[in-house]
Amino acid sequence: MRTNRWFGSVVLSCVFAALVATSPVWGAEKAIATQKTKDVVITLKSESGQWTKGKNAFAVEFATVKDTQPFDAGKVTLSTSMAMPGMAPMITGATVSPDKTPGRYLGTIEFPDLGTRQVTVSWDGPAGKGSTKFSVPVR
Ligand SMILES: [Cu+2]
Repeated sequence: MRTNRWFGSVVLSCVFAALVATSPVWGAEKAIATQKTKDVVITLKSESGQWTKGKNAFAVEFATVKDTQPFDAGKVTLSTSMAMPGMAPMITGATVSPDKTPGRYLGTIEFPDLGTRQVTVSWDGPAGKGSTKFSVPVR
């Protein structure tokens, strides 16, 4: 039946469009946090736009405040700390390495529990070195 076939292809393309819209592979990254220092804007990103309990893949991007251009931040480290009542703060570090795009770094981090993390990002490269702190919830 012609009509059914037409209807079937409409349904299929709707399903495909929905898959494209929701798939992390094709979806754009969302900002988890943006932190501005005197001369650097740092954006922490991921597919979901948030950190969750367990393993998380993320990106960190460095741009200048002056002209919002990405720049090579050199060696980048990221660590997180969570204040735990009556205990030593819980420290979790991430492995961060440069991506193909200058100023962009990729990392993974694993959180054993929920709660707000104090994040420290440090960089040391040809354009200078610095460090900044901001907080990110693990949901
Ligand atoms: Cu904790």
